[in-house]
Amino acid sequence: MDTGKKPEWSDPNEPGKFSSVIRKGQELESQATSIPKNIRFQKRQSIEPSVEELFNGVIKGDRSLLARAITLVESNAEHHFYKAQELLQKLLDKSGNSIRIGITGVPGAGKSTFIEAFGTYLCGLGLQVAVLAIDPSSSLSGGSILGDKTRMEQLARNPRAFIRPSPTAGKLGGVHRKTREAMLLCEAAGFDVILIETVGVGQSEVIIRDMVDFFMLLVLTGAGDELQGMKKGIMELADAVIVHKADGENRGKAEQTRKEYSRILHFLQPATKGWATKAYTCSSVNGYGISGIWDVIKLFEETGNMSGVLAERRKSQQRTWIYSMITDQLHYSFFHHPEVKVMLPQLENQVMAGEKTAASAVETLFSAYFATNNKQQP
Ligand SMILES: Nc1nc2c(ncn2[C@@H]2O[C@H](COP(=O)(O)OP(=O)(O)OP(=O)(O)O)[C@@H](O)[C@H]2O)c(=O)[nH]1
Ligand SMILES: [Mg+2]
Repeated sequence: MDTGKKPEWSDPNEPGKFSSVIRKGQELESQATSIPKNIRFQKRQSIEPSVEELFNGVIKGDRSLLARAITLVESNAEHHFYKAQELLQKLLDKSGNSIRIGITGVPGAGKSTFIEAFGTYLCGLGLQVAVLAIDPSSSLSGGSILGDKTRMEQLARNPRAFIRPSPTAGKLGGVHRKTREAMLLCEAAGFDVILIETVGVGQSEVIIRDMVDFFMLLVLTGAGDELQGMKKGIMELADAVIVHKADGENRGKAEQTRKEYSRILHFLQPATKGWATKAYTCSSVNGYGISGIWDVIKLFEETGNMSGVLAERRKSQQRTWIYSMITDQLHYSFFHHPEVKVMLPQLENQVMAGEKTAASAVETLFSAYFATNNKQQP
């Protein structure tokens, strides 16, 4: 059928092969519409709320403005960084009134399911619960693997709960600055309990330990080998070890595993002065042990407040925060320096080929960095 119409493009050597048939559009007379000439289409502008609007929204506990404030804190744009800092500064004295709880454990230990059960229980007590996540791998992959609201379906629907998946890393501080600041925003919004989930793969436990009051490690049963191989260091960071999935046939085994952990904990240095870290069992599927864990945390808070250990911990966490931000920013600024970026792979090759010492390669890189970096913003 030749309608006289031509495709937009076809291969000159094989005309017709890639062409498509173009037909005239048909319009039913009854439905024919014409757009009045005076109508103008405009791109929808997303209006950024001002610091004042965000401040008022957050302190009123407005969820949507809280979410936007966290987005601002998580932004990698430099002008957002300064705006976010202005907001945080204004909110600083409104934060700090929650109990901050960190939850770690190997992938599949059931952290998200635990948060679903535990968070729902806390909401049932009338508490407001915010859930944040640190995903240590996101700084490598640039994506979030903990965006698993699906594991927290019930909690996500609870009006007393607020769930925020993990941010991705980037300029100006990385994942843990963003999580820490998101935590402050949630506190200013009136949340009583902050739950922070992180995958236990080593380094992230230390980061989260430095952010929370109470830190718990979820472990599984039948993990005798794991127990043997588990780094003493990780257990020494915990204020409670929870043998999880203590349900069905696993209940008895969980009790056994709890005793084994208790024995080991007895010989370890406790994470918090004046607090004996113990092992407990619980199930997030049938709720066994969940309320007991909250009792433990309440007792921890009470004793920590009385002895002043918790206030001391928060103070020293503030100090650690300064240093970790300095390290983050220096790291970022160095590795994103244009000349360093070009020179580094070449120097790396020279060092690997034995043509240059590592020290002289580093010297060259720092000379290039300092030569131009003093013109840049910190
Ligand atoms: N029997 C039983 N299964 C559970 C329990 N809690 C979690 N699970 C199951 O364990 C699996 C892993 O649970 P998640 O909550 O995704 O574990 P996670 O530790 O958050 O995993 P990552 O986020 O990937 O590190 C899921 O299939 C859950 O259904 C429990 O208390 N009892
Ligand atoms: Mg999870």
